[in-house]
Amino acid sequence: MIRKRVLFTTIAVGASVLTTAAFVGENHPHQAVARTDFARTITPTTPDYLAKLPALDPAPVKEFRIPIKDATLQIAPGITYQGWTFGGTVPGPVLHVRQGDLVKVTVVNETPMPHSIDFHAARLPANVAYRAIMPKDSIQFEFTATDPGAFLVHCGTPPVLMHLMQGMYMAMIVDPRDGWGTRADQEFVLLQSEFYAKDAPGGALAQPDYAAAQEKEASQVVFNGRAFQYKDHPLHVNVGDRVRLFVVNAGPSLTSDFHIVGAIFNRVYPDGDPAHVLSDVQTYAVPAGGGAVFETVFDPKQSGEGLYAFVTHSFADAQKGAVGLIQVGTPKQFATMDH
Ligand SMILES: [Cu+2]
Repeated sequence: MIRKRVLFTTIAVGASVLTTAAFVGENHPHQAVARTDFARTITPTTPDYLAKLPALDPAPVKEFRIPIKDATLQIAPGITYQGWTFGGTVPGPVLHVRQGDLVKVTVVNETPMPHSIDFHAARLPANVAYRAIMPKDSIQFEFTATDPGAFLVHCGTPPVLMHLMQGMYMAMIVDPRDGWGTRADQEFVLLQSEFYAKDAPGGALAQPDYAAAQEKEASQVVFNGRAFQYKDHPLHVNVGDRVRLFVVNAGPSLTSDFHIVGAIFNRVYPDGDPAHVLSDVQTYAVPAGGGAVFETVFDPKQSGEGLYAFVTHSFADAQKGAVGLIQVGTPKQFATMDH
């Protein structure tokens, strides 16, 4: 009886964020369902894109409704751009599930052009699940998240290069069934991507430059959609914290040579799979379309109170915006740090 009541509460809480009867498909009467409608649950992007990993709902069935929307983005200080998005932000929202969860997806195309969705976390026939979603149409499918990791989700409509340069990507984090083996005090998701935009005079929208995209000549390389945002608004952690960073690289074309200045990664999990663990790593490359999980400890005797830049160590790209700061504790020098 008590079990039933607990279960009912979970469902009721989950259902409160459900807007419509947009979800169909089989029922799982004995399993709690967590429903998230990303038309309502919108990731904050001001003053900076919220990098904190969203909490993991314990329900073993996760339903996500993802609207595809056009949106005006700020891709760098003073530079706006008309993007194509999942959920109205670039990157789109983070999907957080546990290994073994049943993931049910509804994607609704609210734009005037065909798009699609491709989950790197799924093992599915691509021609069925990843087909074109026409304007005003939607698609539904489900898969079991069998593989733990930090995965890319993106639009796969040709030319994929164009749909990616426009912002159609997000991260999906699949926690290992038995956890990561260590307790993290802070968890952040950093999605690297690049824009190919021609500046327009007088504050007008920057224009897409597909020729530059074909030559890999990025105008901005960014973490979580905006150049230098975490340089201006550092990620805050405490002295002694073990920090876990889920780094996903959406590209479309550049590699992320991920590094933290002043720290060494105690562990790196290539692909985000604990079975792939590496120890004591300075820099680890995340390919376009890949992900990895990084852990470091801001030990008071070593990398203690202070400021630590996280970068792609490919510095032509870092200088275009792929640099941010982790502020450990409350260092005095922060007041005089040159931005
Ligand atoms: Cu698209």
